[in-house]
Amino acid sequence: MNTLYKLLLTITLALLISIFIVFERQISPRYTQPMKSSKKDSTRLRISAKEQRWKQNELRKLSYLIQQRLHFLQNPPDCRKAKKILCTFKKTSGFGSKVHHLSFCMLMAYGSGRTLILESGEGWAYFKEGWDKCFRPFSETCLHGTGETTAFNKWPIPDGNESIQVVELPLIVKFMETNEKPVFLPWAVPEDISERLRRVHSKPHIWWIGQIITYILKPQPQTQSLIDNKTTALGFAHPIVGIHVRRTDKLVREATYHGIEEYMDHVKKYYQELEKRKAVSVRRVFLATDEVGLLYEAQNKYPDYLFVSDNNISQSANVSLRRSEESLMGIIVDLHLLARSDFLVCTCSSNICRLAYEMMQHSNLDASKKLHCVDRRYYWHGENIKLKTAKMPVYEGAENFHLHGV
Ligand SMILES: Nc1nc2c(ncn2[C@@H]2O[C@H](COP(=O)(O)OP(=O)(O)O)[C@@H](O)[C@H]2O)c(=O)[nH]1
Ligand SMILES: [Mg+2]
Repeated sequence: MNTLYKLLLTITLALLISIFIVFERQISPRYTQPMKSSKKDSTRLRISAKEQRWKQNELRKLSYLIQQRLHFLQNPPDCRKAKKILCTFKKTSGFGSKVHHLSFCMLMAYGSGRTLILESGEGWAYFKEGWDKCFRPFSETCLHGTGETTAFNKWPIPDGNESIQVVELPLIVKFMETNEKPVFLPWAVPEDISERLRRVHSKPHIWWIGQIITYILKPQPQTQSLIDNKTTALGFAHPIVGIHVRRTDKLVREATYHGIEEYMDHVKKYYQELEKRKAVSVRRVFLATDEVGLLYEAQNKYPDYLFVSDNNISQSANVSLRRSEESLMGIIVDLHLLARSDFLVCTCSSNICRLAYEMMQHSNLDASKKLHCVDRRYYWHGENIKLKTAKMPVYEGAENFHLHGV
């Protein structure tokens, strides 16, 4: 009896203990929380990866649509009858400032529904063949500024431009002086895509300028080969932070001196954050500069970093050599490598810095946070930060164009 009693007591106790354990596992945070949160985490990760893919896809579609529209605008059915905007490089200075002037011309063309014609001869001092030797022309069918009618005028004109077939554009400063800047210039983006764009990009106007720059800067095959060869020869690889240090003539009136330390502080911060997430075997820095001695200074001061840079290119950026083919090729290579870097540190007072950032937007990701300006904030010369959208032509029929390599 006694033994039976003891046995029953042991079984009851064992049962009670196992019920308690099962119960405790179900309600105790020690067990339940990690199970629940890891499930939650993986669900969250899955959703954010899916959302990321969707955003990327949406940006790719929007980009394709805008490139189609620009192609449509630039290849009118009858070039002789098309309304045109004529753009030249008169009074423009360095390469960055020339491309920014072209971005203004292309935005004016898109906003007013006119085909942009570039006459690059005057003001293009690098070589006599002009823009088309390095970059693809803006049109396959319409490259001449002459029209069926003789009407020709300079913009802006008092009674509007509607009846004028060919309008020549001055520099944007002229519009700023007279306060007649059209509302469709940045930060305005085309109204018909603005909502879609806002859903997938945190700075739509930067994406929009990036699209215009992408259309403008299409390297000719030989330019592309040069960029590719230099990229390989320099050992450009990821991860890499691009820094652009603008010195020489820029410091006379337009900008102030910034030591290499100011740039490198931000490079260091970038790598410290990155190393929290993954192992980084080499801290690589792509250095573009017009200051010849800077590469040696940087290598001496920062032996733990690997500097990727071409001192011959910096030499060719010397003020007295800038108007040469070699110098132009040098800045084109530098710009492409700055734009391909994972993060960019530079002075936004420089057209080169801002242009590299705009070129970065070519990717189908929101690249708006990949920049740290050492001096002033990013801006587009002539911008109106209050206007976020504007009515612009929608270019019906443009979606029927099939584009190659976009
Ligand atoms: N290769 C090379 N050239 C540069 C660099 N920085 C400036 N330059 C030269 O300086 C010119 C400056 O151009 P610009 O558009 O006036 O830009 P900003 O003066 O810096 O606003 C470029 O066209 C190049 O000739 C650089 O990092 N690399
Ligand atoms: Mg300049």
